[in-house]
Amino acid sequence: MKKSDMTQLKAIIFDVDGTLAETERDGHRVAFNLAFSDAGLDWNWDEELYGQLLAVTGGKERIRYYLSEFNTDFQAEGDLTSFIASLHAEKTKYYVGLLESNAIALRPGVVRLINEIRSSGLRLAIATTTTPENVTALVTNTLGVEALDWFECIAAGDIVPAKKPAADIFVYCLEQMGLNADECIVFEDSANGVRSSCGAHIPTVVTLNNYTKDDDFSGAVSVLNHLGDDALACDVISGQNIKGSFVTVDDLKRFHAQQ
Ligand code: XBP
Ligand code: MG
Repeated sequence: MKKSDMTQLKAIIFDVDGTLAETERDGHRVAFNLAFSDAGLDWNWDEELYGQLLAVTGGKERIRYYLSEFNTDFQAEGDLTSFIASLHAEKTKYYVGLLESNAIALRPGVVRLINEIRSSGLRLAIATTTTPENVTALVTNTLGVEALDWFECIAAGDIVPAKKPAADIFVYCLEQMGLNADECIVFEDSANGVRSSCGAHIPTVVTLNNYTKDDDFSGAVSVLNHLGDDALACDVISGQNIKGSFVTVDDLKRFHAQQ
């Protein structure tokens, strides 16, 4: 019996940073630097260094990684964990402010596919390492405040102790939705994301970006440059092909049936 005869595709789970929008270089990175300068630190995360720092997901974890690998002489006054936590809280304020004043656009095809998913009756969710306020700010400033209700579960940030590449955030999301891994498809953009979603055994489609184009996407069902739109065809880089020039719900159902 084919998988499609046994298990139906029921939900699509989106990663946020790098997948829904290119938030890293012009959003998170800028917000980190503003928070550093505000705190009187002379740290500057340029685009290249930030690419290296993306090896570690989660902002607090990324600051700790920076200090342990790239700025080993720095001595925090007092407890390092609280120092990082308050620096990161400032970074979150800056990030939300940046999105409110100058919203970062969603990637090509994201709005179209989300609308198609909603009309098809499939369920929607988000699983991300970023802080919940950041998801709210991105969704509200791009899709509108009502769009927060389109996502049945927004699994984000410290809700699980172990961030991606650990599978925990996707396992949590499945539990919240009462779904099995083989009833879903995930969209991710990075190797850490794919390790996480594949670790939870959920078939995963990748839309890569500049920071992740050389990542190892082993285990992904299909790797594309973006989702594509009517006026902007996407390219399949490896894995399963799509029928037309952009990713549709029918493609996702076909990917799912072939797992
Ligand atoms: C995204 C991240 C996030 C952001 C920062 O990873 O690593 O940590 O860079 O967000 P993914 P916070 O897309 O794989 O979920 O500073 O709020 O942690
Ligand atoms: Mg991502």
